[in-house]
Amino acid sequence: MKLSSTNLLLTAASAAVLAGGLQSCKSKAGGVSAASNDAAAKVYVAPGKHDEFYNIVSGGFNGQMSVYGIPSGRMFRIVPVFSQHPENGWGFSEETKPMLNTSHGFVPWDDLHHIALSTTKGEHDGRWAFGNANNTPRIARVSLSTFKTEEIIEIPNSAGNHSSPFITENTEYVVAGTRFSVPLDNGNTDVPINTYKDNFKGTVSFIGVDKTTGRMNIDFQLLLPGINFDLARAGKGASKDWFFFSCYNSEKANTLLEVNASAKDKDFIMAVNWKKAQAYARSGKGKKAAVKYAHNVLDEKNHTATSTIINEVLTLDPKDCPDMVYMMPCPKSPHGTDTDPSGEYIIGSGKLAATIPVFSFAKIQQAIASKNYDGNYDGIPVLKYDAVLHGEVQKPGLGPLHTEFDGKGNAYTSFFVSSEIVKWDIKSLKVLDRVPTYYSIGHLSIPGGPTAKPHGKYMIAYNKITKDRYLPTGPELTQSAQLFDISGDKMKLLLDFPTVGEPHYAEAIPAALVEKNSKKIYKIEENQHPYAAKGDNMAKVERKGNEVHVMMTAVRSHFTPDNIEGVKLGDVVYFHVTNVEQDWDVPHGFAVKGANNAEILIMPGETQTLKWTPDRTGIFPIYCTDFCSALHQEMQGYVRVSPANSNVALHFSTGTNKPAADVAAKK
Ligand code: RUQ
Ligand code: CUA
Repeated sequence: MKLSSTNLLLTAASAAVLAGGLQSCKSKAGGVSAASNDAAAKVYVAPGKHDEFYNIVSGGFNGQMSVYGIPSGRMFRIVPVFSQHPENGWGFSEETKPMLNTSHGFVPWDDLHHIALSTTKGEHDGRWAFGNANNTPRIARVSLSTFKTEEIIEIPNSAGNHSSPFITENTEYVVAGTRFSVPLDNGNTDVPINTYKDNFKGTVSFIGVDKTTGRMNIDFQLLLPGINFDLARAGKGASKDWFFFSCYNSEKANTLLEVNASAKDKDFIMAVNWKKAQAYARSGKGKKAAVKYAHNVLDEKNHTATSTIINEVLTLDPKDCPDMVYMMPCPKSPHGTDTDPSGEYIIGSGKLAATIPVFSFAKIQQAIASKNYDGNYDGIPVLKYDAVLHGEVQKPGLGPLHTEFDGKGNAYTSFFVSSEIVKWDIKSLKVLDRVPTYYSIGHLSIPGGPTAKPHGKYMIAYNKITKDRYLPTGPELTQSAQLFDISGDKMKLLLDFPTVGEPHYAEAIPAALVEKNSKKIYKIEENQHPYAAKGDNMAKVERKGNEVHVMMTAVRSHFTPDNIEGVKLGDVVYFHVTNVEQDWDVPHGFAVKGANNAEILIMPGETQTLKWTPDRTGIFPIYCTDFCSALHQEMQGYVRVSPANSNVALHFSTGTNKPAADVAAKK
């Protein structure tokens, strides 16, 4: 989420926050970076050498994930997820369009905020990256072998899927908490907005992940008070059966939230015993609710996605499920909630708070056992703040957002308003070091930072404002990340590097865990696409009513066929292009003049389909868009489109100039 300091100034924040926010913004503009002397050597990855870590970074409003190397900061790829990507035809090809299907129909864009990399026993296992769609609630799963989005599941009874995706220790569940409370899908949703308190509900969904395939399914959903869920983290170690969700707007305001959702001194971190919830769901405590959501899966064998609409979800009401959900008071609209590598400490970051509260899991358990409550919130027991608190970090900075860990007992918290990262000791709560960020940091990431075993060597800041850090490009600037060395006592700035979209959360993982599994080609003999042409001899053109199906091969440096005649105005043409190459890094592209579509980029062994409806008669060039060989420029052809009533026979060829009549006679 994007906070602006002006917005903060309008809130009921304390005078200290107010003055501090103003000053810090002014003094930082034009700030000089203090990169350490040996910075260049530390980030230099020699030509041809590989980086030590992959950094998987959310793209925010570009709806994608991007992949960087750390420590170099070099960007390797944008992986299309929720947004159409003309660069490779994601969401434009017939095979990938179903991936963007939702209960609202085809949605070509979203806002991806958070990355969660799969873990086994609390440590990264290098299998999948999950990402959330904030706008039209969805969760995607990306394979870290193909770097392709393999699955997207929509979340019903949700709006603003921000508290998502966060995962349990063994990737048993991916969670999705709704930022906006809304009337439930199956209720009478046409209600006045000012009936918020009566009609609006919050939900968090637990999405099961299959251990071997990664396939997701919504196991159950908790029905919760109409508050706003912001972020979440699972426990680890002793707390592994628990999940913690930060919530704001416990005031249940439905207008001018910047004032009305900041009225109370404390909001909540909600603690959910997910093991118990799972047991309740299994034992029939849930109720099935009528909803509508899409579940989209990409099949690697036929390179084609299917979209299924599902009409039911299992809901659990805390009223029927005792000891499942508790509220912990947390000062001033908490944003991030993070659990340390041991799982004992849970850190809440109140955006408007002057301290950082650190909760103790052991104390939470004691407070629950002795029913040390401070009343209830809509029937959910509220634990006493002092009873569950390990302590507060005093005067840490202004506008705390997110915390990561180095595995050496230290926490690193990002501060939006004071534009800095503060390092502090988790047990003693003493501030140890602080370093400015340019400018206004949101999330931060330490490789392995959210896991049980962080690699405490680097830290990356993802900043909301770039200003003067790079050559200016008009009003719209690149986004920015900064790399720090955290191997010593003091944090040291090493590098600024630009990022695309708006980076929110990111995770970094040792390259060794991913690199070895990286897929190089799709085996052509395994291609089960119904329109695959697995060799030039299988290439053909077929008419089915007004549909013309071109089963085409691409190989260096020609298409088969490359001359096509007999297409008529009113036809819909499907170019099913199979790249029959079996060499790494030899894609071919395909484009048609005038197509209201993008190109498609076809990987070795893959089939992709471009749909084209000619709008006029004439000759239409086709060509390969990816410079694949010395004769790439020759990789081209023609399609002839004749009037609707013409009698030009369907004809296709490569390398011959047989008259059309010849071929027609053979048929
Ligand atoms: S958010 S800048 Cu959308 Cu993760 Cu905190
Ligand atoms: Cu194939 Cu250029």
